[in-house]
Amino acid sequence: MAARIMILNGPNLNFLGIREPHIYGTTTLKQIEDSCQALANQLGISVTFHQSNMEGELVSLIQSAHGKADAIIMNPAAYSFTSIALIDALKIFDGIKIEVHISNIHARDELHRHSITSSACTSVICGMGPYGYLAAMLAVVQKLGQLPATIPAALHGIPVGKA
Ligand code: CA2
Repeated sequence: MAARIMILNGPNLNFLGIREPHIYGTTTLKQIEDSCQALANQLGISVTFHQSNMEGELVSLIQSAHGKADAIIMNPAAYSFTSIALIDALKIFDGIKIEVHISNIHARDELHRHSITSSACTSVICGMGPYGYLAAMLAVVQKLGQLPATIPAALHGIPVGKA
C-alpha cells in the first residue's frame, strides 16, 4: 500500500508568511501545503494537511491517524513547549513521528528552545525553513522503503557497513 502521511500544524502557523517574516520567512502555510502535495504526487504517496489552533483538536487528529496513516509529521508550534496531551497522543500512535520546526529552536530564546513533544517523536528537523516538511516526507518514505526509482539512487540510503 502507498505510504500515507498526516501533516499537522499547531497554533498561529496559519499566519506564516504574513507576520514575523524575519523569523519564519515569507512562505505561507498554503504554499507549504501545495509543495507537500506536489512532492506526494511525485513519490506516489498520499498526504493530508491540517492546521489547528486548538490542542484538543490536534489530539483528536493524532488519534484519527491510528490505522489510517503510516506517519505523522507535526509542527506543534507553541504546544511543543507545553503539551502533555500531545505527548500522550503521540505515544499512542505507533507509526513514524517526525517533529518539524521552521526555525532553529535551539538558537531561539529560552521560551522557544525546549520542545517536550519531541520526546515522543522518532526524529526532529528544525532550522531548515519550510523545506523541513519536504525533508521529513522524504525521510518517512525512505524509512518505509518506498522511494520510487525516479528518486536518485544516492538518496535511497547509505548501505550498512561491514566491520
Ligand atoms: O519554527 C517553528 O516552526 C516553530 O514551531 C514556530 C512556533 C514557535 O513557537 C516555535 O518556537 C518554533 C510559532 C508559530 C507561530 O507562527 C507564527 C507565524 C507567523 C507569525 C507569527 C507566528
